[in-house]
Amino acid sequence: MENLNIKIVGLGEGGAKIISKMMAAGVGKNLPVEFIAVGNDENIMLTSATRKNIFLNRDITTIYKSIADALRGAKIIFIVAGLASGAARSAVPIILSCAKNSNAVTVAFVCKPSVLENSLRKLNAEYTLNNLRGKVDTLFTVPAEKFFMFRLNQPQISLNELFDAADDIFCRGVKIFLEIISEDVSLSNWGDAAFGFGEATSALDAIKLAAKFPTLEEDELKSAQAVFVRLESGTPLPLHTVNAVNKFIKAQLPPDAEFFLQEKIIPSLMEKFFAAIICARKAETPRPK
Ligand SMILES: Nc1nc2c(ncn2[C@@H]2O[C@H](COP(=O)(O)OP(=O)(O)O)[C@@H](O)[C@H]2O)c(=O)[nH]1
Ligand SMILES: [Mg+2]
Repeated sequence: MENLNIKIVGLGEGGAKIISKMMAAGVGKNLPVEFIAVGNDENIMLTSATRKNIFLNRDITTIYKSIADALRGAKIIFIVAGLASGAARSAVPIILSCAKNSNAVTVAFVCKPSVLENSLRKLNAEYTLNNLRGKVDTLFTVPAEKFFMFRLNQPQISLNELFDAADDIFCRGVKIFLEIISEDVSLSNWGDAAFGFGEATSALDAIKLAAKFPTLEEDELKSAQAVFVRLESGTPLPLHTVNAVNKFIKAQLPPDAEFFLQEKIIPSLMEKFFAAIICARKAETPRPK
């Protein structure tokens, strides 16, 4: 596993905050993972954590060299950011160029700006989306508005609280995908993708929650190109449960969609069941590689 060499890069203040949260939650603690924050002095220094920090308010040669040094030898690179980030706009092209040089698998988890954000931010987002789409192996995009759905019953929520909810979802999403691809790197290429997850006291309820998770679009499964489900349980699943889960998902997919179900025993789950869904969206541009 040592030769895996995984780098999780948080861009801008949002990205830096998310990776600090991941570190605090012990994400990747059994894996050769290194966390790197990239941003300007003010915005990434606001979030204190023991991780590598790369500052963008330097000359371009220094920036390129710092990023290349930090990513050297990487086999898997995660990019985590608010898509509208100025830091992401500057750093994504450099990160992808380094990834190409080391032939690394690349995965991006990005939050699309909300309708409330200004036009410069929207331009940043469009620019970075174009830089990522078709160039990373898997691109998870979640519109910021989706996070409102987690707090519909709390109309008084502040923007910071909303971001905090979003950060938690991103942490979980990265953790799940990191586990999946570090066990089997051939599961790393989904193109434009969405993720969802759910935990319940039955496998079928867990998958139902995952399929309705607000980070997925309403009709996500109906138009999916491929769907991967990971079902985690404390003990081996009875065949009829696996069949029920299969049937539930397949009934929603187009007939030509690929579907994979992976079972994983996690003894500490005991009586609980956890389901994660990775959904490959119909490609607007050809899938990378
Ligand atoms: N998930 C999350 N997103 C954030 C947070 N703060 C800002 N954002 C989003 O990320 C975008 C980029 O802002 P920021 O991370 O400050 O990037 P910067 O432009 O490089 O400083 C914003 O437009 C917001 O949509 C945060 O704490 N969490
Ligand atoms: Mg900022």
